[in-house]
Amino acid sequence: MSQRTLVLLKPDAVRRGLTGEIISRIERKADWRITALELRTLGREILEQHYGEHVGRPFYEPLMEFMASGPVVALIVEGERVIEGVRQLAGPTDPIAAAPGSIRGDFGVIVRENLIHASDSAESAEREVKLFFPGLA
Ligand code: RTP
Ligand code: MG
Repeated sequence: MSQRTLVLLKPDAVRRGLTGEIISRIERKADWRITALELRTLGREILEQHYGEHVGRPFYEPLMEFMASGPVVALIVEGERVIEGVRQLAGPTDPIAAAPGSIRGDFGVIVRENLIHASDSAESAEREVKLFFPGLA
């Protein structure tokens, strides 16, 4: 089933010059295509909406600060089973638990600075595409 998902290459990925490598892994999957792409520094308001489910958790404020610490690359990716597929390419949240071969497993160490966000369900994808690319919703 063709889907679309919202991907963010987090500020650590941009700072470390890993955006090309990560985008390339996504682009090479059969059938998937990038249909929107933007370099952008995120403000508090959009971050609060994006990570609203985590309000009150101990990692919330440091996460907000990190996500606003530099530009991110926001993308919409479309294609067959892309929601589950990009989550799989990314690997689990903790990069040390993520297998080598996954984006987080290959490049990450710190839980917060785990390089990539990808929508975790069809409902999240719809909400997040609307939030980041309102013109394309
Ligand atoms: P994301 O939402 O960014 O795609 O990541 P995720 O689903 O794998 O993980 P989630 O539980 O939604 O957490 C959101 C982001 O918060 C940071 N985090 N830090 N204990 C910690 O320090 C901690 N836990 C989570 C990570 O950047 C995580 O991706
Ligand atoms: Mg999440």
